[in-house]
Amino acid sequence: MQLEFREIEPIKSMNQLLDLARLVAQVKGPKKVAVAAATEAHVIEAVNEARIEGLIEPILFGNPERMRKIAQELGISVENLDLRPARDPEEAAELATKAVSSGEADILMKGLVHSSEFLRAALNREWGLRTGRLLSHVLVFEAQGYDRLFFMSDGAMNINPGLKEKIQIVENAVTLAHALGINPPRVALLAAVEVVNPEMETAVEDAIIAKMADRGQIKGAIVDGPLALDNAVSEEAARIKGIKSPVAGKADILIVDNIDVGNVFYKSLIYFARVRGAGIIMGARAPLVLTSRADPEEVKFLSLALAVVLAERLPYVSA
Ligand code: COD
Repeated sequence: MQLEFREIEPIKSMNQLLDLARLVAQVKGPKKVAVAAATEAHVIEAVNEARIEGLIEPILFGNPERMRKIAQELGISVENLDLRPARDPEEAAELATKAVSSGEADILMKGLVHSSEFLRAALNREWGLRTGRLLSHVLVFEAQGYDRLFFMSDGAMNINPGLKEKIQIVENAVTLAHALGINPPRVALLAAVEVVNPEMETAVEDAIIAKMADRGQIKGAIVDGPLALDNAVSEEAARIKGIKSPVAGKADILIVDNIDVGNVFYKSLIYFARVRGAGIIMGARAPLVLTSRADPEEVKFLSLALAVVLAERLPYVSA
């Protein structure tokens, strides 16, 4: 199997994603991951599992004593871990970000540090990982009863995006879908309704974005909205409601209006439905693994696998 951008079949499950990450690591070697504040058991467990699989070589920034203690409690040999001291989570975020911006590491991962602190480090003008594009978070899910992976954005970074930001959120999610061989992805701009209600500002924005896509202003995707969640992912719901749309019933990408909707959506899937998910920040100079501090170990492991694939398949510019 070739790794070149255009040559992969669409990735349809987390197991296929893992296989692709293993192939990338086999052919190109493990990716270096700088972890900001690796003082948390799920993080060390996930990073160690990915290391044993040969996917990554971790560099762990944080309080060395605490990292050592957690590793020992998990039965992980500390000799295999590259531990780098940092006074507090803020310094750990700075040092880990610098490891990536200097080219020492390929991927940045969030540990036990607040998302906003971690993201501010990534956005730092001097030593951060900005590209001039909007950075946005995308989650990838595999859910029973849906015949493919689906993507959701943005439930973790952009708090209340306006029209311009929402367009870039769509584009970042489309770039991720392309990197996983899904081309063109179908993008549903989610709202509470599937008609354009002038009272609903974000539904009006959705209609604008859909029209922009029709006119070729957003490329590489089939975009429609506003669509309610049921008719975005269920052909039956779309049929019952009489919706004629190339996206209805088969959306690959779901775009939500703000961080609250996205965050509740994502955590409902993880906690109530136990779906397998992976999260990544797109638009930066490298893949950024951003999961919630309390996310299960599997979410962190799958996110690392996703980052390994992206580090190989996207044209990231090193320092
Ligand atoms: N992409 C690119 N540049 C950005 C972005 C972005 N998404 N956000 C801000 N910037 C740039 C701005 O253009 C500006 O130059 C600078 O960064 C500061 O902008 P502010 O003042 O609007 O941003 P901050 O530093 O106050 O906040 C940015 C955060 C990303 C920290 C903020 O949006 C945030 O806290 N997001 C929520 C994170 C979170 O708590 N997630 C929880 C779920 S895990």
